[in-house]
Amino acid sequence: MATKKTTKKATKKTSAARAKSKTKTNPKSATTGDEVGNGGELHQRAGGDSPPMTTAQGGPVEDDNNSLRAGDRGPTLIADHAFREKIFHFDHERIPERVVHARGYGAHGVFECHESLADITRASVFAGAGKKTETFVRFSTVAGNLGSFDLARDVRGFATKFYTDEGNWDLVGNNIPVFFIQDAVKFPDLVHAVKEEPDRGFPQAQSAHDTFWDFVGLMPEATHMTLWQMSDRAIPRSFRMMEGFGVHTFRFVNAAGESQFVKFHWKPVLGMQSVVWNEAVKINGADPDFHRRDLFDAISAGDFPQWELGVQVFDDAFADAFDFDILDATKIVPEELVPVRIVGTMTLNRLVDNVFAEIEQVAFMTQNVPPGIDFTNDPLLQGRNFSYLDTQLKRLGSTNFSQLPVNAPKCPVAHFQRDGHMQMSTQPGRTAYEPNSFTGADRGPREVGADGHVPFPDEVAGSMRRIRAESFADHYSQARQFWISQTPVEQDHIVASYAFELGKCEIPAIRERVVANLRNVDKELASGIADKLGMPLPAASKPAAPVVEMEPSPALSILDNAKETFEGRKLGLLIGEGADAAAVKRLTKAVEKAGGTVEVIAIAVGGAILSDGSTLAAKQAVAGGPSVLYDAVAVVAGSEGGKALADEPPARDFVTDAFSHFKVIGLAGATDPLLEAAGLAGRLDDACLPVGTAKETTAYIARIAGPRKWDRDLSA
Ligand code: HDD
Repeated sequence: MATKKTTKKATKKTSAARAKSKTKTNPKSATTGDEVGNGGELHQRAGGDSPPMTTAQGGPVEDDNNSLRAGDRGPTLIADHAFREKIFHFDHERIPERVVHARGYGAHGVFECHESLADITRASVFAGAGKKTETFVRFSTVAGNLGSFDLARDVRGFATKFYTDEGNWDLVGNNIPVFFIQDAVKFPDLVHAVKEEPDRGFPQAQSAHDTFWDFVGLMPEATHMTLWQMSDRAIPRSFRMMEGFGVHTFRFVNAAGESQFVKFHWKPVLGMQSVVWNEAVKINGADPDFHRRDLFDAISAGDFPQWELGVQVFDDAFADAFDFDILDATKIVPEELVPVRIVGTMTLNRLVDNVFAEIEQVAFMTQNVPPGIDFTNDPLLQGRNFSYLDTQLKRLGSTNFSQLPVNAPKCPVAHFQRDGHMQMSTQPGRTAYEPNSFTGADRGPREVGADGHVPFPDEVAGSMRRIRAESFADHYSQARQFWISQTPVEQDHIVASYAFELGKCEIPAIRERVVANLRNVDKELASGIADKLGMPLPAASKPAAPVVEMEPSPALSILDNAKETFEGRKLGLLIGEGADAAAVKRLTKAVEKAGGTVEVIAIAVGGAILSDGSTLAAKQAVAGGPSVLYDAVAVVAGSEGGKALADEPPARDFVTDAFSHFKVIGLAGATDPLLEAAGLAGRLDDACLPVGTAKETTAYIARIAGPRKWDRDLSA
């Protein structure tokens, strides 16, 4: 009895609510063409530019806001096929994310060849000057999941699909020219070590934990790559400002069947730039999509990023004489030994229309090479050639993934592969086998012999064994070369990041093993890390091969190769009430003339009233626009009123962070109260410049094109 009563009461209450809402929100009562939906929002009925909504079967949809029910408050009916179809599709929206490189962003582009390479390769992409080939590029981080943040310390994927007229060429590279392991059989172990630890599900998107460094310490071949990974290469400022590498040694083969070895390099036209670690950590909170937004914004604004494609070409004689095995992906061929010859330029000039359809469904496969490009016996590459096809079936669910628009070659495709899930092509003809004696359309395609991809007839000999060649044994010489090629600032960053990462390892023996290995690279490096970890310097581990002293390779430093430019970079301009309108205008124009962009920041996003009475709207309120999002900053306060900025904690962080991240800071108006409140009074240096006058602005623009103020004194 009691239950009945309660139910009745509740029913009564809901009835009242329903009666009230009926007049307010029942879409059926509106007859104006605009319908008011459940949330009280306006929903447009078809009309104007809107096409009529249909089901996936093309049936017109009567009502997309209310499922079909029996009675006003009755159960939803299974007869509502439109509802069922909608939910069915939604339930299946996700596909497995990539096991590595899950988080990525991409764009379409075009590659233009500078000169014919016909003497060394018959690949049609390199047929002659001006030859254009469409491309699609996907950049990625490796370890993090799809929803992780962009500024993880990590290797960046740099995968390029060239839609050549002899089939797709996928150059599936990274922004680091070496790899952690020499043999693909260790790839699952490497990935399991770096991903979240399986018993706890963290840490996400980072290598700073026990299992990764445990693996690295036990696999000294990873040492060289970790030096790159601990360098600023692993925290790039932008995808547009990082190099790319094919990593492996490939082959070029010309029309006469002659072959030479080749390594591929992408060189960013904007030059290389990285952020500092503390900045990276804060960017991840302020804008986890920092890199994808950067690419989106640049291409949207018509600032199309470009990379030059370079090749290092060498023959058997060089390979035989080289100190290292060219089949070992943990080694580079120093640019000073084999110069990088620039052979073309890629421009990314078109954003995707749909992130899932293109960036998520793009399927790169190292085994996609056109005639003129071939593989070597690099055991990592050989394993990759097996892995990538397999993974696409798992991810995309059908053997017909190559028919998806982003994957489909742009040259004619003809074969006898048939059917399968999601077959999109209505393949004509009576035969689906070869040989056949039919003629015309029924006959189908035929092999093309020497016009096809003819594998280079490499001699293969030897007994079948599971063995690592002796020539792969030197794990430290090139790691040392990388270390001695860095500027002191870069070396400091490397020491600090090893110490940070190893400091996150809970097991002391893991730290010790890694530092013991690093002693074989450089004693200063190892002792710097040990000091920062507060541990005694362990004895060096025993290297498998003697460490060879090499010349430094200047090409390996970011800072030594930085371009003097502000092109493609962003200034954060913090304005206060009454800011000098002329100074703001002049600065903005000058930055834009230098090829950069300006983002205005104020206490509130509504902006500030400038000295001439005009209101300048801000793109960011300072709480949402910290200085970590910008390459350089300027503060233009009013002639009075600097106090308002000083009272704002995010405005204080804006300048202290810019200062401690070694950024160039422009100052105009009454900035003293802010600097004082931020603890910077009396600490300004020659990279804190006035921007009040035209002359000052010119000097400031010249300075922001240069390096950060790396020798800034950060002691209080
Ligand atoms: Fe890999 C994805 C780059 C070694 C197996 N890899 C993947 C992507 C890049 C690389 C850029 C993302 C492609 C995209 O954006 O869709 N991988 C490399 C480089 C390597 C390397 C430069 C060493 C030189 N990879 C490697 C090995 C194996 C794999 C040794 C397995 C034996 N890689 C895969 C994969 C992925 C992949 C599991 C995940 C998603 C995918 O392929 O499409 O198959």
